[in-house]
Amino acid sequence: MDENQNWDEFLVPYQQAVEELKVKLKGIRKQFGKENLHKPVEFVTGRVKPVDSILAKAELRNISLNRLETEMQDIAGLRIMCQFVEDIHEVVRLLRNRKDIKIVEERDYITNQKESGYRSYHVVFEYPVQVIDGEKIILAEVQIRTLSMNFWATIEHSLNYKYKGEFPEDIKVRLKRAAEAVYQLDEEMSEIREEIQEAQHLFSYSKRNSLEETDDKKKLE
Ligand code: 0O2
Ligand code: 0O2
Repeated sequence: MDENQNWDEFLVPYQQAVEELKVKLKGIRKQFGKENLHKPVEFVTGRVKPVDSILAKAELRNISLNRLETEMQDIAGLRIMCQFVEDIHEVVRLLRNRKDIKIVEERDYITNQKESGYRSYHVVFEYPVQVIDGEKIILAEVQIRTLSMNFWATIEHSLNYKYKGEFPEDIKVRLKRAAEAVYQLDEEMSEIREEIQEAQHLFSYSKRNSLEETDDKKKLE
């Protein structure tokens, strides 16, 4: 961001990138669905970091505004929610094989849970955006997590907003306990993953069959 730029102008390529990447990442879900395979992606969200959050983070991390492009990695942020921890690793493998992004950093807070109890897998990558005066390569961050990790992080994030990181001791303890419960839940779900997947497969199979039967009946009428 240089002195002559305004925020709207600076954020254009980031907005473009988030929109494109949401479509592309949702595409993973669609493609697995079409093949009638277990979908490693449950849903995808994306946002451009609001200007006040950019300014707050820049101040906190001592990042000068003319170095935002290289030093703030999550101005374009995507989130991929998965059913199972195994899906997270599958998604990471899929990302590593993509030709349209160049991964520059991976942060594995699944193996190395943060002090707060936060778990998620972060991938930072370069992404080329076509803008009217050529190509611009921006940094984007995708956070990959299970539905339950997302539940925990969403609640903790809202509480963080209220307490500004200074949690009362009892809340801190509860959040840690909740993080442990989330870990146990993910473990339990992984244990019964194969059974769940079989059930999902059967469900989509019987749904397809009953739709076909309805179509056949309609044809006969
Ligand atoms: P669906 O399958 O029809 O719900 P936008 O910025 O509004 O253009 P988008 O993708 O609509 O783009 O919004 P956003 O906020 O980036 O992503 C929201 C998507 O995540 C929506 O899906 C929500 O339905 C989905 N979502 C959010 N929370 C949950 C959740 O707890 N469970 C599930 N399963 N989905 C959730 P879509 O894209 O509208 O598709
Ligand atoms: P937002 O948009 O409000 O989510 P760090 O120096 O480690 O604090 P860094 O280097 O930017 O931060 O990288 P990190 O930790 O890999 O990614 C930061 C983002 O991860 C945060 O973005 C959160 O989205 C998420 N995150 C990291 N730790 C926690 C945590 O303890 N709780 C929750 N709920 N989320 C966390 P921002 O900047 O908060 O932005």
